[in-house]
Amino acid sequence: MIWNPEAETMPVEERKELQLERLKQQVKYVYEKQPAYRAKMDKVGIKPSDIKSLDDLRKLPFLTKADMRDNYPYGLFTVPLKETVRVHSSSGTTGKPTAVGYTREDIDVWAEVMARALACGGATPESVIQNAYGYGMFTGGLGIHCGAEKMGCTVLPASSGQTKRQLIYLQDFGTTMITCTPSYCLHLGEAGAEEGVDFKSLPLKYGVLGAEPWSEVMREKIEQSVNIIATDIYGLSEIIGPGVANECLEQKGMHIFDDHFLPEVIDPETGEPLPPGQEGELIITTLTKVCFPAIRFRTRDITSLLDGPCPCGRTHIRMSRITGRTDDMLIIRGVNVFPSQIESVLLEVEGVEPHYLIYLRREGALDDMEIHVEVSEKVFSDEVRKLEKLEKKIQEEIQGVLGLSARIKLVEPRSIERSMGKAKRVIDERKI
Ligand code: DLL
Repeated sequence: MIWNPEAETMPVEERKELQLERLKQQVKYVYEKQPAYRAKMDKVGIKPSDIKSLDDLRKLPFLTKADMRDNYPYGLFTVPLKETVRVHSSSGTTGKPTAVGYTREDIDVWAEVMARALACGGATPESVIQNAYGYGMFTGGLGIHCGAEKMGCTVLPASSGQTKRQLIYLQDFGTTMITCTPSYCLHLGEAGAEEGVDFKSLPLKYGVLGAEPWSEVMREKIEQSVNIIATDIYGLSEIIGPGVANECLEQKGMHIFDDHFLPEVIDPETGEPLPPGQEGELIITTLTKVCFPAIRFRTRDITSLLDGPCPCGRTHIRMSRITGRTDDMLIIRGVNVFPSQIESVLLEVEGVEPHYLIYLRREGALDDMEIHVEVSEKVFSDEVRKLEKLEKKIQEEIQGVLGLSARIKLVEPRSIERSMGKAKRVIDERKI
């Protein structure tokens, strides 16, 4: 089913006209209401009236995570909090998160694009959707939720974790679609098999999976293990949350809802636009956002644009799987983590040296994080009980800041190899 055939199957040329009209409006709006971005435009001497064609987009400066940090928390909001009905947050590059805001109109657009995304992945108003993305400041839970309700599906707001309970809901509540991260879906399959759940006998048919990188090999494993058709969903808080793009059941790239989000792929080094088919960094410009509009946001995600018609009939431009990032952000159990966040926690702890190594592994389907932390000579000679106490303290601090558990191993002074150049902080042994 196509949720909004008029918008989604619109002839490409007609959509381009709509994009240009919306782009002009959005740039003018941002210039008037977002002083930080206006300053960037003034600096390069560009005015909203200079945007006359879609190609003029490339004249506009980029918006970055650093701009968000500099304007933390509400400096990029274009309306007062009185008109802001929701705030979500994402990981910042330091100890502080970033904040994004929504007006009522923004939430309506979010529900619209999410309804389109779920329909791409196989949902209809009859679907029973078990939503196992985390509810809270993370955009996954509530984002999927509002789209599913808009479509008129039955939503089970299961949230993340509690695997045994998830398996009970799957068996008892007639779930037809599961929404969660791909690694968690695989974990559900493995845990279900251990509990003797027969996925083939369940009404479960579809999975809309994303928020972290995955691969075709993983898709095959998931589809077999829980007996579903799995589609890839992409999104990010800075743009809206989940629902920027979703694969249809053809599984040939994700349709970007480009009447709301205008994509470009650029060479991350030179900033030059790249043609469809060539891999580079994805840049997104929002076309209809009110509270937190973003002009040329540098997502840091690596992908390529795919043009040409899709057999499903949707005419949106598509994007390929995300294959990596141009920065050091990690996604661990669906949570975005910058090594610098871990570093700022460690540096607050007395006796801890600024030398550490983060090991990432897949234990079954789930991510496991172990952090080796160097301690001072004095601390290392302490009795075991004291060392254990320190490990526990670091673990709690990390849990507090990232919301993720990590095993901490204190290691001898000078035992972590020093680097001549850029320090290697992460050893990622996950095979996805
Ligand atoms: O992860 C939004 C989301 C929720 C998307 C639920 C899909 C499903 P953030 O927490 O802001 O938002 O993280 C955004 O996650 O820049 C990518 O690096 C990564 N990411 C999101 N979807 C995918 C995907 C949500 N399908 C960051 N494949 C993005 C690979 C993804 N990476």
